[in-house]
This record gives sequence, C-alpha cells and structure tokens, in this order.
Amino acid sequence: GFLLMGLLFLSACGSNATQGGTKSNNQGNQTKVIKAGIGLNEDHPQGQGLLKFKEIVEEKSGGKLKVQTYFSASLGDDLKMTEALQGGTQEITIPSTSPLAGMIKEFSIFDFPFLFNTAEEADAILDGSVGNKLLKNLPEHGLIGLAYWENGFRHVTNSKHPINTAEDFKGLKLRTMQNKVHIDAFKQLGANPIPMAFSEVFTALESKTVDGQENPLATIKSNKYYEVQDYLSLTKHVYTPFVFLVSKKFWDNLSPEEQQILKDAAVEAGKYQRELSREEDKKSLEELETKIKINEVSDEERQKMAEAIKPVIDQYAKEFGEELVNEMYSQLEKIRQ
Ligand code: TF8
Repeated sequence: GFLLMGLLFLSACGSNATQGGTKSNNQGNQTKVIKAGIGLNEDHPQGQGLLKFKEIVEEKSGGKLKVQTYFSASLGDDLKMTEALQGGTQEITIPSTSPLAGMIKEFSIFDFPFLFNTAEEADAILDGSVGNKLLKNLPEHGLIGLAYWENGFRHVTNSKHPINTAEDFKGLKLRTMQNKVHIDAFKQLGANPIPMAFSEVFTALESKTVDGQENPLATIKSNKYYEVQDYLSLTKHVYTPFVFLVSKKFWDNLSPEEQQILKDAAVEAGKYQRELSREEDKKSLEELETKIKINEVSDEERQKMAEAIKPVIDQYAKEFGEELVNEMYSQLEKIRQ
C-alpha cells in the first residue's frame, strides 16, 4: 500500500518535471506551465525581453501556455539552467553562447575578440546561415534553439587603473566567462584571467578576489558593478549573443501549433529585445558617467589588442572548423563592402 502510493506520488512528480507542469484550468483544459529562467535582472533588456515573450505566448495560446519567469539567476547560472533544460526540469533559458562552448564548441566562433564592428553585423551573421547551422546542432544536445537575442558589446571595468593600451592588461586579475577563447585571449594580453560563473562576480569584485570583469554596459549598470569598481574602459573587445533555448524533452511533447507559437514569440520578442538592448546601451553609458570613471579607447589601440590576440583566434578557428569560420569571414567581408 505505502509502496504503491509512494510510486504514484513519484511518478506524478516525474511527469511534472519532464513535461512542464500541467494542471487543469477553469475550462477543464490542460494548461502547460513553462518555467523560464535567466541570469540577469528583470530591469535588464534580457528580463524585459522575457516579459515580452511571456505576454505574446500567453496571448497567442489563449492562456493555455503559461510562462513563469525567474530572473537574477534564481534558478542558477547559464550552464546550470541549460543542464536543467537537457534534463527536462526547466523549459526555457536564454544564456550567453560563451559558457555553453564547453558543451557545444562551435558556439565559440562568436567569442573571437573584435569579430563584429557593429550590432548589425552580428545580426546578419547570427540570423544568417552560420547562426542557423549552430542552432541545428542543438537537438543532439537535448536543446532546441529558437533565436538569437543580444547581450552586446563588452567593455572592461576594474579597480586598478584605466585600460588605454594593450599593455594596461598586464597583471590584471580579470574575471572572464567560463570559455577557453576568452581565457586564452586575455592571457595573451598579459592579464590573469579567472573564469567564474556570473552570479559570483559581484562578490569577487567586492572582496577584491579579482581586480576587474568585462560585460556590456547594461549589465555593468543593472548589476551595480560601479559600486565596487573605479574604472570603465570602452574596449568594445567582443560581442556576446544570447541564444533562446527550449528543453527538447518539453518541446517534443508540444503540438506543432504550440511549437509555432513559441518559435514566433521568441523571434518577435527577440526583435524587441535587440532594440531595447541598443537603446539601453546608450542610456547606461550616460547614467554610468556619474558613477564610475570612463575612458574611451582609441581604434588604434583596439587594433593593437586585436593583433596581439590574433594567434589565439587562428588556433581556435582550426579547432572549431575552419569551413564555418571562413563562411562567417566571407559574409562579413560582403557586408562591409
Ligand atoms: C557573463 C554573461 C552573463 C549573461 C547572463 C547570465 O558575464 O555576460 O551576464 O550570460 O545571462 O557571464
């Protein structure tokens, strides 16, 4: 008796976990609850984009698909949430591609420093054949990729001195994402890269475990890094995309109509999110001006940084598939003509 009840209880929990919670709504129909967790705060463009996604999905599905939002890494970091998607205990997350590169190495081609000059170049590559090929690799990892959103161009903050030249990186203890290209690129510049999960960064800066970190301006503002950092240098050294992920275990149990609703909403909310991200980038710079010492970095010096890093990029281009990398480079060339 007890054993049977226990088993029934466990299997009830199991189905909840693997299929997204299902429960009856007022009409007696099944409502599917989608847990969507992200690493950044609700006020960040990533959070605002997720709220837009929720609004679209709930409206288009007539309330049959319900999106429950979790911000500020309350369900864990990018990597942990992505693993939860693979295991079927979480339905949606929108991580940076960079920390996923340990699992899906091709994503690392977007981590090459100084690859994109403008957000429009990034859009063209991500929404074109290269970005799509990478999304097609995801199902074999238990993931469905619906769209690319924007994290943005990254800049360096630290507590020691402004970064004006490549030499200024020497000896700087810099938190990086858990990504080989980032780690080796900063090593190449003479910095001392310390990879760690995003949610540990504020404390690491505050306790001076690291001297600095690098992230887009909207994150530097939203996560209040200016409270524990003195200098912001506009290095614009790399662009990071977000990838909109759905658990394949969950996805496979949806009807084609439900899948279409999620796909369309991820793309539509993504357009909104990218626009917001670009506005927020400008606004954040204005706001940060009163909170932290900001310096521009000349194109000449950025060029020198890029040259110093080039051997690292060439090595990784071979490792990640030169064909794909060359496809990306030739598309960029066309865009720039
Ligand atoms: C980083 C990333 C993160 C994002 C966020 C957790 O520095 O830029 O801010 O991936 O989604 O770790």
